[in-house]
Amino acid sequence: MSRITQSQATRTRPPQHYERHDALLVVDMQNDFCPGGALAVTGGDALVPGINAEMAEARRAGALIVASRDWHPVDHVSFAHRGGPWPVHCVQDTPGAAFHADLALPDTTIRVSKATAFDRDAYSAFDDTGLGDYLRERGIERVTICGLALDVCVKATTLDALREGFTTRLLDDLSAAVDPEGIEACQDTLTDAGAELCR
Ligand code: VGL
Ligand code: ZN
Repeated sequence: MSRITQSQATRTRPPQHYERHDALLVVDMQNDFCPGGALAVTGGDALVPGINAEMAEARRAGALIVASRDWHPVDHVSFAHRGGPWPVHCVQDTPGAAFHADLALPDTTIRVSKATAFDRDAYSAFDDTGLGDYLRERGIERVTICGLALDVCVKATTLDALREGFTTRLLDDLSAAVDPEGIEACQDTLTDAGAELCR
């Protein structure tokens, strides 16, 4: 008799519970961060079905859905040829910067573009976007975060959500890291800062 172990099984947990004062914040689910992309994160595309289920549940509950995207000008300061740490990625209006084709963003999704200045990088969806004030204006009290990459933009976004005063949940099973070896340290940093890990 064969048994399916946890590691072989696809994720089967039910979505989290949402209500009207919640926002689900889906971070940078873009082609360049998925396998085949310029800055591919292993397992990035595999998150899509679970994130779609989470968005469907959030929508049913009347929660706000927000999708951020890394949205760089050509010759952005973070690119290697400008002395930055990353290969060219998520250049505005290119296929690599588009959301993953299977990501089922509802029509009502609030889209947030970040890191749009030539001379400055920004990892957090709250960094210079006005998102914190916008969420407060909409009556949002709690933010639930997932997406790419866990150890870069998801981490920065989660820390900022806490700083902005939101109750903050992290769906770490619906996030994937650039450096899988750093996942545990990253989880510790985020829980120490006050985030609740949901899985
Ligand atoms: C990201 C590296 C460079 C991210 C963005 O979205 O996690 N990572 N720019
Ligand atoms: Zn970037």
